[in-house]
Amino acid sequence: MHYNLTQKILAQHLVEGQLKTGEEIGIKIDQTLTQDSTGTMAYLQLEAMGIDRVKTRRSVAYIDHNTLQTGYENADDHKYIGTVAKKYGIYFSKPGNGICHQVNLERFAVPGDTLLGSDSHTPTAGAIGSLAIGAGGLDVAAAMAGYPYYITVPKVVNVELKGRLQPWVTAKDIILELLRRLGVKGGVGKIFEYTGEGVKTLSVPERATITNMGAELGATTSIFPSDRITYQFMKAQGRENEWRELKADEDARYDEKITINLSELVPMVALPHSPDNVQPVENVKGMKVDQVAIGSCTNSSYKDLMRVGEILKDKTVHPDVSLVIAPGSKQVLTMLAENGTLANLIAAGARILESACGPCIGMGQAPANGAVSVRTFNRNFKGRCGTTSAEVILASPEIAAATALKGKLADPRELGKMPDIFEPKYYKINDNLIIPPAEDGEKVEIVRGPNIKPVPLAKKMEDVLEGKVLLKAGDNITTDHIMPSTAKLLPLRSNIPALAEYCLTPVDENFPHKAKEAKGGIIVGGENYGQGSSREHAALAPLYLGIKAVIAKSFARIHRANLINFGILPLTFENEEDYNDINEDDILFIEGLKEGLKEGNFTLQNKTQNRVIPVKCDLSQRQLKVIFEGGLLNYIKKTSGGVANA
Ligand code: MIC
Ligand code: SF4
Repeated sequence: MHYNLTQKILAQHLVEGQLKTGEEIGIKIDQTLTQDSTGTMAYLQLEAMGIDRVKTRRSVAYIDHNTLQTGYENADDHKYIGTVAKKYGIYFSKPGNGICHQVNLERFAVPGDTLLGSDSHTPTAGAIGSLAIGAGGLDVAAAMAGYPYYITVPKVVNVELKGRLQPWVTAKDIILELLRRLGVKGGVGKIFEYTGEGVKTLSVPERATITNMGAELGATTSIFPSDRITYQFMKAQGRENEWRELKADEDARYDEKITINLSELVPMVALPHSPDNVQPVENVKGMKVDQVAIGSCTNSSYKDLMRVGEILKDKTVHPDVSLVIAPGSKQVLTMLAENGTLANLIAAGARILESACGPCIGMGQAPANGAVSVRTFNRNFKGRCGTTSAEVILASPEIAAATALKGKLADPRELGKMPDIFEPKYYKINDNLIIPPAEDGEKVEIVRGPNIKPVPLAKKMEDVLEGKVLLKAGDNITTDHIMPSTAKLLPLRSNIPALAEYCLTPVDENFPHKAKEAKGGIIVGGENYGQGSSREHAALAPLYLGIKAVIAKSFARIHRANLINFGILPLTFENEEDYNDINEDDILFIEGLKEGLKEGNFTLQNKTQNRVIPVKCDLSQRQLKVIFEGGLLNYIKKTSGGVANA
């Protein structure tokens, strides 16, 4: 008996394989979540799997990303998802109900459950003790259809929290400290499990800020034990009957250990353009700020916004600052409205947005040209806010509120005594925006708008691959580079042919044109290629443009899985220096591909430079079959008789 919590939950859900680090296992998924910008694709794929009703215990479809509705596209997608949900046995969280991860924590997440979500911040539910993993929409659809979710058993890192946070230092600073120490790829292939006396000092929403932003480490997920604090939170949500205690054994074994002394932390920020560019705010304060945005799945809980309300009470936002606030959920917004905090925020000059992702994904509130925007969000990749020249700084709500008053990046410790905010004994429960599915879905008709186009599918893999290098990219290319998402492009999430016109344009604006002209080809990347979101559009658009392989120094977990799911080869260099031996426009050639893939390593020829380059591709037996078949949907069709084109 020396199991850590991760091992316990994985063991309870194991349906295939052996629980050994580095091995591929299949686990049973209890719950799923989708959101609207990944949801249409996920549900088109679910429809293609030919089932009548989802096999999961609880599946929820949220509308929270694409809520601007500048044309009919978003609203059509909402209708499509709503009707699919009704038909297939899925709860439907209507627009206005809040951001998926916040609502999921409040109303659905259960300790000890596995949750698979088509959003990279699904691990937020780890705050409640759920093993929650982000994945591409196709993997989530497969889980809804009753297939196991396949994952390489990650290393488990024990993060021991000691001591207690000082006033004005917050949960955001704990995760920023980890990002400062480990960087944006420091968590790849790892699960972060929190223990130690410091855990008891953190409420569930505070824990959620940490598990949420664990995604920025590249981690598979993050998890807290389920303890008395979890019980109180679930009781306050009227869900104590779903609580159970969960913790690691006293002598649990871990692959790695990190200790953080909470008492020593200071308020911190992540400077442009990466969440790991972390500095104590004290070192960088005084910078002129144009916009402050408070919200997102990281920091928009009741407690976060109550603290902001107290800081802004009876004061006025600096004349040069635009302050926008998007409360995380209808529950949070209702409670702020009822206790008068909303009035204080409005009086101080805040612009109140609906409970949705909003500016976090560039859905409105793009900053001015060259502006500095301080945001309580989790990602500050260049251009993600909708303005390429803007500089986004990530910070706690406390730093954001202090900054909004001062007009300059501010250290909240200068505000004097920190207002005490306590978790409410009871949260306001009103689930009237959560529509339950039909008892009998058979008669429900699915409504499909004209912008919803079929999911592209790859062909069976051939034994010879030849292609031109269409792009040679550097390190840390994000999915926001590969398939940018702004207010202009998000309405096209259901329309891959239209979306593909913007594929990789932040790196090379000619990329789609080049790819079409060459009738497809190969992409070369540096380290951590595809970090960030779970959007499978970052694989679907390249597939549509004829990309056959991506060769990189290393890949982010979800993006690599998405490439395999859509039949694109994710190759890595045997020797990283060989990256230097490939240039844009070189012609690369591989023969004997199938045999090479079975062995895991083979060579590719750079015909242009007359060089031979050894490459690797570690695929499990299952992944091999998937990639040979041209992707997971084709494979499911072949093995189950489902209809594989939506
Ligand atoms: C994000 O934060 O980047 C998103 C938008 O929530 C994505 C999902 C998407 O691209 O639709 C994510 O994190 O997976
Ligand atoms: Fe929404 Fe932003 Fe959270 Fe993604 S990170 S789910 S866009 S709030």
